[in-house]
Amino acid sequence: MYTLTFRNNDVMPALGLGTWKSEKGEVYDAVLAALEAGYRHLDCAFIYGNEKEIGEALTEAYKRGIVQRSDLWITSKLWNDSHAKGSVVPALQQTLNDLQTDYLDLYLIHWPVAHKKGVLSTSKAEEQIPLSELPISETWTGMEEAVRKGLTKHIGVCNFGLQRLKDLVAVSNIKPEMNQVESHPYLQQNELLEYCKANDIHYTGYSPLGSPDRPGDLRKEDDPILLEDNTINAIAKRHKVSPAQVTLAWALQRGTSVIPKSVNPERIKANLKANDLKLSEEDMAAIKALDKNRRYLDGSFWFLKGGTYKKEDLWK
Ligand code: NDP
Ligand code: 1BO
Repeated sequence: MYTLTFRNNDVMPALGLGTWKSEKGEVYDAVLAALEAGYRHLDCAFIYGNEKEIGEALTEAYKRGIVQRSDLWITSKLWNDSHAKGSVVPALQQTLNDLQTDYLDLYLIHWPVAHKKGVLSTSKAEEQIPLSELPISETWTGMEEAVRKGLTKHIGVCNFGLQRLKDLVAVSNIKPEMNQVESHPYLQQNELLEYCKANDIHYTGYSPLGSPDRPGDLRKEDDPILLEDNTINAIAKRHKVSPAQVTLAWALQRGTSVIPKSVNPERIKANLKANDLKLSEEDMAAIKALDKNRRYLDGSFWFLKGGTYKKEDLWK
């Protein structure tokens, strides 16, 4: 199994189970199937609306003796309406209650986007708060407090571009230890990954299969379908594995974590087996050449008429 080691020597299994769009009524079985299959890393978030059911599955897994809490790496994320310094710890406590645990291994700021308290999804500009009014540095102070209180072992961010990450490193007391970003052969983010590696920040690739079940408003007519890519399929055929296993093994071999989502027991098991696939240097080079800077989740849902968040700034 590929692993990533944190600054205090904590070890994270590099391949985890994604849970966005894992519906209530199916995520319970998916989590148990994943733990039975050998997953020890779960990627969760308050906004996925399923942390309570994941907590029930975890409690059942402990009861059945499949795992203990200390065997697991659990990540969750702070939602955009809780960026005020005083809101971070209460938001994390809600997640801990729902997941039925006393601590997280990793807590991440979900987006560099702030909403008014209680606004989960914004449709009007006035529901957003500009980062000039509620800066990431303030939110980070709340994240640091969560570490000091023992509620999470590590903290980091998601969806931070290079400059935004550098800015946070410059003002933080506890440096971020993770940047979770969209990453797959069509969006490799090599410069960002190099910066992370040079600065002891881990990198998790989300939507590693191209997020084929992303909500309809995030799909575009001309989206290239990652798992149908000719190069990926030729490599898969040569190794007698699936295209999904190729994209996951590529991510693991470039030193990143990866969190494929599935609620299908067979795909859950098969995805974990990407740990056993060894791609050759030629395979890695062929996949490297596929980069097209293609973002499937481009953040367009934050760009409201008259609003504060703009495409040209979000990914900077
Ligand atoms: P993925 O790229 O993981 O794709 C998930 C889709 O692929 C589902 O439709 C799933 O269907 C299908 N699938 C799973 N395994 C296979 C396989 N072996 N072959 C073919 N299809 C397969 O998309 P996500 O966007 O969900 O990203 C993964 C995770 O990353 C999320 O669940 C979430 O935890 C995290 N994430 C974080 C974000 C952030 O802002 N920090 C943003 C987006 C994602 P099925 O379930 O039926 O198997
Ligand atoms: C708004 C999309 C969140 C996925 O993590």
